[in-house]
Amino acid sequence: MLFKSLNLSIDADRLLGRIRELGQIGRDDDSALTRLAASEADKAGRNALVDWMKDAGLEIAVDRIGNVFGIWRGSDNGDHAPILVGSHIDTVINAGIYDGCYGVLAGVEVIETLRSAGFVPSRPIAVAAFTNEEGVRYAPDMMGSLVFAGGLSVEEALATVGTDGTLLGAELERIGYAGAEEPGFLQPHAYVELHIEQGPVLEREGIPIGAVENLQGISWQRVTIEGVANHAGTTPMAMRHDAGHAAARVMTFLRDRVSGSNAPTVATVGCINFEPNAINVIPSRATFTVDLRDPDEMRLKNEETALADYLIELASAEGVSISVEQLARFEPVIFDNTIVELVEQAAKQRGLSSKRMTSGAGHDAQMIARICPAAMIFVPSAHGISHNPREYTSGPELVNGANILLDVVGKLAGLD
Ligand code: HGY
Ligand code: MN
Ligand code: MN
Repeated sequence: MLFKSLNLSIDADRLLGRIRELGQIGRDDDSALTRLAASEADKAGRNALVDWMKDAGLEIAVDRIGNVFGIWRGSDNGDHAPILVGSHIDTVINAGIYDGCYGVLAGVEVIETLRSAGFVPSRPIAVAAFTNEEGVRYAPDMMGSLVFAGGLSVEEALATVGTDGTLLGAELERIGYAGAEEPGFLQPHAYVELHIEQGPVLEREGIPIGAVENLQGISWQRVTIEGVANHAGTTPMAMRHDAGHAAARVMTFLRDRVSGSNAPTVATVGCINFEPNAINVIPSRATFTVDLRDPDEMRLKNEETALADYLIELASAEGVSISVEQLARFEPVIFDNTIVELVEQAAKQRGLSSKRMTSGAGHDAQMIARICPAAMIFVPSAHGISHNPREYTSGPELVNGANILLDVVGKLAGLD
């Protein structure tokens, strides 16, 4: 398939300015950026995005799980399935400004560039900002795109209780983004997500474009260990049922096991809480999360089984009881090779090298791939850092990625 670039380029100042501007929304007194799903900060970010979508002349639609869409129907193609681009604008705690936001704002920019160049697409083009991709406040992550793809009922999602005890549905109502459209009201012809790599590979190899061909599986669990509170000073070590110590043993078990294998499996304990959380009381309860990931479903299953077996052994060794709640479970996804090839061809046309790669992070594309051909485009992350205020990608690298998105969308929208 001969790939002729559109010889267009996005408006770099407009895109980079919006990324910076959105990156200022949700900063606290210490200037840390946190825009958790359905929070006041998320509301402010969504409002800014909707304004930019309107400036681009897009039709705005919001579905019942709060996914925001900007749609360009063109003129004579209302009944064709649209090309969909997008990502998310919710963030983790103390986040960087590029994760998710870059893909959404580049999507608006691509449509704006195509429109002002006078192109009429052979099918509508839409850009989405999916609700709660991060899953920090409400689990699972990629929730908005999962509901949109039919993997979770909207009623169940709206009934999710957050880490702060709030109800997602009530919070979406409160911030004015409990939309009317049924999730899935728009069935995409294809989906392309532009995102920062959030890892070290592209920077280390000096490659500007990642053509993402697959994405690893994700398993999120919450583990609760019930021990016995007792006096830190008077209780002999052999008599303790220390939930805190048991939790620590799980963390070292995971680290030793995963680091000891030469598989790409990764394991993270990101949240932990002790009760009663007092300096001189042996913890009666430890609650923590386990994030396991692997590009291979069988290996991921094996890691889950190894952890489950270890917890049984640990419970009897420490005289504690252990319960586990599954918070998220997504299988690895293979993306659409035709779109991956378009990414590679677009890069080549622009004289940019590219590399096929696996995504270590979860993305909305993982969910949308369930309902249409999907793929992703990566650009480098400085020092491979993400989910951290030091997250950074240079302007020229961001512009490269947006221009590749422009070319791929133009191709998919039938513009040679
Ligand atoms: O967890 C992830 O990989 C994504 O950032 N939600
Ligand atoms: Mn992301
Ligand atoms: Mn993220």
